[in-house]
Amino acid sequence: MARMIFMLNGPNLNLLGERQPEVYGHDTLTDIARDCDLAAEQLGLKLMHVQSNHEGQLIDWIQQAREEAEGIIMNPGALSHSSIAILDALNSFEGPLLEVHVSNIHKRESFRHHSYMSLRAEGVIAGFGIDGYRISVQHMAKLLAA
Ligand code: CA2
Repeated sequence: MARMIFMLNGPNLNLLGERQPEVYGHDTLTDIARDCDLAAEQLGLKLMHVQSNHEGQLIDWIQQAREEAEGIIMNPGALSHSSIAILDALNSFEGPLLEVHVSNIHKRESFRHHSYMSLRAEGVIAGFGIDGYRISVQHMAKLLAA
């Protein structure tokens, strides 16, 4: 049976592909889901894709993952830089955790350079565009196999 991974996207990522293509590219969350599902299927993983603009909803999904998922791949959006509550929730999850950013947060404003989630994540990928999601799926499979 395929191993369940939650892929969580935070605030404003529903706008991917619609605005600021110079920063975030032209692909949408639907494109990302399609690309990642193809990779996941070959690796024996099943992805649950969800996006919310609400911190509490993201925390509810992280708590749900404790019961239902073996790993989490997450782009918390701007909440990466501000949310201790998301870090606390992630600290209660026991499986591997990978952090994805579409843009290179270290090449941008200094307030984006720090991520609370990085204190917990096994790995962080930033600036690879939407490829970062697929690469994180591939790496998640390796972590689970190890
Ligand atoms: O690079 C990333 O993936 C970010 O997590 C995206 C966040 C940003 O606050 C982080 O610092 C880095 C922003 C979410 C996307 O916002 C959009 C706004 C307009 C159009 C498209 C996306």
